[in-house]
Amino acid sequence: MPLLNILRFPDPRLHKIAKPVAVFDDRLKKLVADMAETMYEAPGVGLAATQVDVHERVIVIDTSETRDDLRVFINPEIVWASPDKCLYEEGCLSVPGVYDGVERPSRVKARALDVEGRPFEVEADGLLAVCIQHEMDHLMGKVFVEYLSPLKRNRIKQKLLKEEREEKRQAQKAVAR
Ligand code: K1U
Ligand code: ZN
Repeated sequence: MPLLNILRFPDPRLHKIAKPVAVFDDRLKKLVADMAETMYEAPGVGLAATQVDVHERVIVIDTSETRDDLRVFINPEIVWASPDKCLYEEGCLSVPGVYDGVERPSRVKARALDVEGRPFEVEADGLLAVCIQHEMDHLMGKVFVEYLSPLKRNRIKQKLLKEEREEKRQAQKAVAR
C-alpha cells in the first residue's frame, strides 16, 4: 500500500475544513489503511486526513507502546470536555522537528463512526485525549502552532520554509548529477 505525502506547515491546504464522510465503501477502507501505514512509518501517534490532502473527517490514532492498537475515527465529535486542563508538549508530522506546550482539556469524550459506519464512544485521558483534540483541530484546518505566540509561529514558519528550499535545492542537484 502506498505511503501518502504529508503536507508541511505553512502549506495553505492544512487550513481547509474537512467535510463529513457520507459513503462507507472500499475507497474509505483504502484511505484508512494508507493513512495508518503512513502514520506508523513516519512514525507518529496520529494522523488526520487533512494532513495527506484529503479533506474528509477521518482520523487514525495509535498511542500504544506496542504500536498494535489502531483506532479509526470517522466523523468524530467531542461530546464532553473536562473543565480541568493539562499542558502537553505536542509535536506534529506537518511541523517536523518542532515540539511545544499546548494547554487543552485533560479528558474528553468523543463520538465517532468506525470504518463500517458503526457508532462508538470513547472516554480518553492522557496522550489519547491530547491526540484526539490535536487531530480534530487538523480537520478544522487548525495546526497546533496556532496556539503559540505569533513570534514563535513566525520563527517556525521561516525555519520550515528554509528547510523546504534547501530540500528542493538538494533534489535539483541530484537530478543534475
Ligand atoms: O497529527 C500529527 O501530526 C501526529 C502527531 C500527534 C501528536 C503527538 C503528540 C501530541 C499531540 C499530537 C504526532 O504523532 S507527532 C510524533 C510523535 O509525537 C511521536 C512519534 C512516535 C512515537 C511517539 C510520539
Ligand atoms: Zn498534527
